[in-house]
Amino acid sequence: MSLKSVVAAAVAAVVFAGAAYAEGAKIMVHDQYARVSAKASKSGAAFMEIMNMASEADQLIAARSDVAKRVELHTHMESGDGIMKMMHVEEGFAIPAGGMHKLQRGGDHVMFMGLNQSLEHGDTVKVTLVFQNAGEVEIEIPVDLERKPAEGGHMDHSSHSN
Ligand SMILES: [Cu+2]
Repeated sequence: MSLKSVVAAAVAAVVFAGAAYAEGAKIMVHDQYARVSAKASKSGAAFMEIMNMASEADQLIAARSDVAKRVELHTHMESGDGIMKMMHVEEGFAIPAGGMHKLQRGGDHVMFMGLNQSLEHGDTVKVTLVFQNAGEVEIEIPVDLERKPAEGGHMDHSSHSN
């Protein structure tokens, strides 16, 4: 290979890598954490902010993980008598173009059913999110058992009395 073709190949690689990066960065996940409500729980849940950088709306249609026998997309709905119930959302969650969808306590979440291992504070759970357009996005979710609900993500020093 001549020096000239090496340089050309390097430029091509950079251009390709740039395109691949833009492709891969259509979905960004922030502030993710997983928790169990009690030690030795058979189920757990994960919460996060999902950003869709694409110019088209996307849909989170499934999630997979080795950590549990089943992983489902759930939400909480008021059942009419003031009691919040968890429901499996078959169609998943829409993420608007250029927008964000928040999975949070008391709302939409990724549910781990039939945990294969106990989730200890500081553990990391590997989860594959499956999007209609963006395809599979693998993320690592830290287990955070100390996180308080609905703190607004970065408002750890708010006036809540916890
Ligand atoms: Cu659930």
